[in-house]
Amino acid sequence: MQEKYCPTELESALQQYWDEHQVYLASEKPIEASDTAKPSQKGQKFYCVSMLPYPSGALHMGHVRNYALNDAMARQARMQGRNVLMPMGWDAFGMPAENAAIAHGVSPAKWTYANIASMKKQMQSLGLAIDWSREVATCDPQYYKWNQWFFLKMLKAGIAYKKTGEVNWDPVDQTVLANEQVIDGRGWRSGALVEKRQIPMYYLRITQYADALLEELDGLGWPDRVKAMQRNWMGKSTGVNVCFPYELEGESKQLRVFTTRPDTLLGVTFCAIAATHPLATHLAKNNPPLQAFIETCRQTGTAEADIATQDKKGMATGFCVTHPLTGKPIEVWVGNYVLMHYGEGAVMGVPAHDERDFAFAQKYSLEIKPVIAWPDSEYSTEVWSEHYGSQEGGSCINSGSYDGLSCAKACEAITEDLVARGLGEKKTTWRLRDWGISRQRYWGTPIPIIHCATCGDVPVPEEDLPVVLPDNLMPDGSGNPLAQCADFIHCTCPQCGAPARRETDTMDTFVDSSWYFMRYTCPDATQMVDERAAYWLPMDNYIGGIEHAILHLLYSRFWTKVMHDLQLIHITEPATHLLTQGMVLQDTFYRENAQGKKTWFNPGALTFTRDEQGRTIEALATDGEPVLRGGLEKMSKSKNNGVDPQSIIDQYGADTARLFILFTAPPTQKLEWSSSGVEGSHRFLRRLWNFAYTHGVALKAAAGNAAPVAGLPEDQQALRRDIHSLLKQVEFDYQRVQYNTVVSAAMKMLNTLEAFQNQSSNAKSAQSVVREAYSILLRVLYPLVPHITHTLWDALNYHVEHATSLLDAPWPQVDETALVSDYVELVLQVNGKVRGQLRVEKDATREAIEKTALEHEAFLRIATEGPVKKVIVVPGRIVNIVL
Ligand code: ANZ
Ligand code: ZN
Repeated sequence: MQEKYCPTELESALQQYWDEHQVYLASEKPIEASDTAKPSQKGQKFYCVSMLPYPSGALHMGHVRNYALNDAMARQARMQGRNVLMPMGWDAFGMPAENAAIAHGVSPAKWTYANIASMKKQMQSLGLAIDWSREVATCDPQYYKWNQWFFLKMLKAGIAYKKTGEVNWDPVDQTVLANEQVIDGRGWRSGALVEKRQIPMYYLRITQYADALLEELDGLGWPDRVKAMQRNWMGKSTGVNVCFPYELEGESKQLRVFTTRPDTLLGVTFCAIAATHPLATHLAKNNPPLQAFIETCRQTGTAEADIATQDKKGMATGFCVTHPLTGKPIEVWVGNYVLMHYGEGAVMGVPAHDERDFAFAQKYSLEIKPVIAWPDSEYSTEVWSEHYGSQEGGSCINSGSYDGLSCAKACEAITEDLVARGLGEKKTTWRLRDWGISRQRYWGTPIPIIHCATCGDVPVPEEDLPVVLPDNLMPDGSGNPLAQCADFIHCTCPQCGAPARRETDTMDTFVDSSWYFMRYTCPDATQMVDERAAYWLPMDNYIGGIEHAILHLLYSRFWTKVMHDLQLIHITEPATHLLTQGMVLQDTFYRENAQGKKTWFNPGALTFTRDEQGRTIEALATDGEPVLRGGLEKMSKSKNNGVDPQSIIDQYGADTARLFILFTAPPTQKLEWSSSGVEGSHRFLRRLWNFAYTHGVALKAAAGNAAPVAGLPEDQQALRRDIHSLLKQVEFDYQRVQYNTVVSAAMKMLNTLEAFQNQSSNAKSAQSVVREAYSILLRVLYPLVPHITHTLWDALNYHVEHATSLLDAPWPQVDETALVSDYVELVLQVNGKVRGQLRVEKDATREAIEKTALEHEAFLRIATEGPVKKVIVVPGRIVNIVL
């Protein structure tokens, strides 16, 4: 064994060995009856997946964190005897590839595949237990063929459909823009004011699954925060549609509004409708100012997220509807805070009890009429604003026969009365909208539809799939190059054989990521998924960032349910457990010029002066001048505070990078990067190595001697007790995925071992105990730092003793008998004051305990202060010597 720990050589040699022996190749195995015993779930499959990366070109620390967590989980599960699959793939379609093409003139396909190659190499240098035979790239026709196939299935089942939808249109670049390409209402490239356009697009009926998506959240082992975000996004809301009758051009009609608060109906002082509401359009016909107002509203649009905060704007129409209960006229306004696509596109304005209505009423001096009162508070806007949105403790006032009813009771009573008069009905509303999947872009899955002048929209026949995306086109920012590609567009109609045109829209990339984790199970299947999917699914753990808490996870849950209903898979949820890893943060540093423009400096290139406590006093750039500190931020290009994982791997090795990341914070918490922390992790690994090097000969010599467990000398017993109680903690920490405390326990193990070796006799029996302890330490650390531990395991011949490399070494078992001690610790007091600790045999007699106490050096030091009056022994706890 080498004296010096050289991670770079050791790691690449080992990775090559793993690779050559295909040690991470997974296969489907039937569970043997003997394997099903809990708690280890021996023999059962364990399928853990990291959210697939976008091939941007290089790994960042967030990736490393995600994969290190997944790897730790996978390796430990394997040691517990589970059949593990950890795959990897590439979310390879999408806009960055098109942007790179525009910026650098390289085709999206070339750019993407080159990036995949370099990122894969980086992943391999991390030593991840990935089964690369199952690699999936979503831009591979063999993958997206099944997007197309399933889209056509959904079309047939009525889950996919075509409808006119609104897109952002850049009039200068003549192209549709994605939302993120619209910056302050202008196109990102042209700077032109973006217009809204109506075009036909394909949608998936996710709303049909809203109830199932909501209900099944409850049973998932997912973070509460993620579940709450999904619930919010779906936004189920139960309320009432209330009708306000009116006469228009001699006809009786009704304005319908959706409200969750019918108890406030008597407090309505106006109604507000969306700018695109049909009534608004009608009333604007002979009202040019209203027409102009509606036009400005239409142009700016209303993002749902801004409703609460945006400046409320409105205009009176001069038109009145009738209050359904009082019969009084209520004026109709057009308001920019009313969404056309929510509820009925109209609201009843209750400014006394709704925050948005209040802001609107204040601005336009509309009446504010309180109809709910809370005990002990006069109506004033300050006091009342505390109750916005709340019904708790409130009861009706100024509401005629409803006065005195609690809000809940009033809701029931008023709803009943409205229903009886035919002016209301109970209604459930969702925020969730159907999923529009058409994108007017090149680098995505072609939508497999052919447009024929005679037959209309014709699905591409199954045997003609995939519709292959030409991979040599060059986007230039002026629109979808597919729409200019004659070879792609021109085709014949599968129904009538006449010349026809291919659809040039591609699918939203969220389609690609909605089911890739199923394809991993059978990447070479000649159908979408085969029976191997039934073996591996659902994912036992899914790991990714919180930024995917809503869309990706909702879409893949939806997709899974549809695949289930179309009888392709047996599961209805993709993952039983979800781990959302925390972000990796680092300090930011900048200089500001006279115009207030900031230049960011990479912390790695700065020189720091620190005080004695290690706090930064000053940071200097390479020009010797100071830079300012901007605070901790997520590592990013824009703040130039990223650390390149490769540089850490090159300098310290993958094990150090992994250990630092897993040790520094619990997996779900933010992780603060620190170069001193990286060095500390590296030092620990060196100590681990040195221990094996220093004691290697003795430890190897002890191999094969079954470690005696009974009748050990006290110091050996203590060593076993310490190691096994730490192991017990480690086991608990592995279960709850708290690798940071696993590392602290491992550090304590090593400290204990070092202390033991320095103090104890080198008796042979002692080395058997040390050998056992060190083997536990190696196994506990292995899932986190596989290279060094794997190497040391072999170097000390544990692989011979256990007849396996660390990959399949049995997970160490806590020896409960080691935890019980033959000794007890008592507190030694003199005149009731604590003076020290006393160690006695567990079944020692009172006389023996007294004797030990009176001979204890802590007592002898002060024994001269007076004669001993008596000795009080509280068994198992205290000895008090009274002078
Ligand atoms: C009167 C009222 C009084 C309301 C009150 C609230 C509080 P959620 O819970 O999110 O479903 N609303 C209805 N349709 C709307 C639309 N198209 N655009 C903007 N706002 C709309 O919200 C339901 C409430 O949002 C409804 O209940 C309505 O205001 C408003 F003290 O009606 B409420
Ligand atoms: Zn045709």
